[in-house]
This record gives sequence, structure tokens and C-alpha cells, in this order.
Amino acid sequence: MKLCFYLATKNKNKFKEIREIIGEEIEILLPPDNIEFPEEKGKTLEENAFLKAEYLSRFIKNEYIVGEDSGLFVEKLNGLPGINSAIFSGERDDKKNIEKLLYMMKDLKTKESRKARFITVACLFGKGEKVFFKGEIEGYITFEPRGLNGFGYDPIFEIPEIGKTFAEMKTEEKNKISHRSIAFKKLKEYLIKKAKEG
Ligand code: ITT
Repeated sequence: MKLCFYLATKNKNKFKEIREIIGEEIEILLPPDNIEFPEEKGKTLEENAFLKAEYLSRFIKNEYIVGEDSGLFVEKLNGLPGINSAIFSGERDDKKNIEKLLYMMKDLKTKESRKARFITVACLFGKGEKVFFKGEIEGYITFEPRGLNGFGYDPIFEIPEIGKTFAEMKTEEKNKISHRSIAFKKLKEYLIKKAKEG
């Protein structure tokens, strides 16, 4: 039987990325449309990832469920926007979130002072599992948005070794190196190893 898990997210961009990262070996299922997740109340990415998975597990039994929480952490802003990245401007609006962040960073004039990291935590839950997988990537916040691909803060997050923002990269390029791909490749390895052990 093919390995599969439910992904406890409403974010279609995340789903798309994770499906591409995981590939064909594992099937990924979305929650039924009528399920609305409660507001994220956790204080850490781990807590929120777990809460999303646990919530979906109330509706879906005897299956693996994965909750994912991610965020952008700017060093000089003491980790903002952090776990509130999705609604930083007060709204779930990528453009407004970016505008607010760039405004808050307007006095940070050097590249070094604009250091940031994206972090993803995935929580594998169900069938007796509660395991966390983390991925991080370091970069810089650009002075203005660049590129049209991706989602969220991708247009202002530059990878120094490549000199491109995530939004200037093709999906495959982002998915090779991203915080999300680091976390989900670990999860994939874990599930495959478990399945082999029987
Ligand atoms: P779910 O809770 O339904 O999974 P969400 O969009 O609310 O979806 P999060 O709570 O994990 O997701 O918030 C993550 C936010 O961080 C997301 O909305 C983006 O603004 C930002 N973010 C996370 N990963 C990103 C990435 O790879 N590229 C750009 N922005 C990202």
C-alpha cells in the first residue's frame, strides 16, 4: 500500500511546494474542504505545527497527519515577524506584510543588518507518532521586492550564495534549498524508513 499523509493546511502554496519536495513516493492528501482550522494560538512553530495536526486528527482517524508551521525571523527585529508571519500586517495579505516589514527595516541600511532566516517545523502525528522535523535557511531581506514566483515573503528574501530572491527562482530551484524542503526531506526519510521496518 502506498504511503500517505494528510497535510493540515489551508495554504495551497505550501501544499504545492511540499508535494513537489516529497515527490511520487508518498501521497499527500488535503483536509476536507469543510474543515476550518482554529486561529493559531501556540507560542512556537513547534506548538502551532502540532496544534494543526492534532486538530485535523479529530476528523481523520488512523492516518498520518502532518502539521506545518513556518515563519520569517529577522535578526535585528528580535525575530519578527516570526510566528505571526502570515498576518504580520494585521491581515492575511502578502503585499501588506512585505510593505510593513520593509518599512520597519527602513533604517537598516547595510546588508549585514538585514540578516534573516526562514524556519519550517513539520509535526508528524497519528498512528502513535508525534515527531518534529525542522528546516532553516539564512538569507537577507532585500531593499525592495524582486521576482514574481513563490508566495509570502519570497520577493524580499535573498539567498546570498545565489544572489537571487526566492521569488526570482524557479520552483525547483527554491525547493532544492528551502527551509521547507530541509524539513520535509527529513520527514520523508523517516516515513520511508519506518515503512521498510514494517
Ligand atoms: P496554514 O496555517 O494553513 O498551514 P499559513 O499561511 O497560515 O497556512 P503559517 O501559519 O505557517 O501558514 O504562516 C507562514 C507564513 O510565513 C506564510 O503565510 C508566509 O507569509 C510566510 N512564509 C512561510 N514560508 C514561506 C516561504 O517559503 N516563502 C515565503 N513566505 C513564507
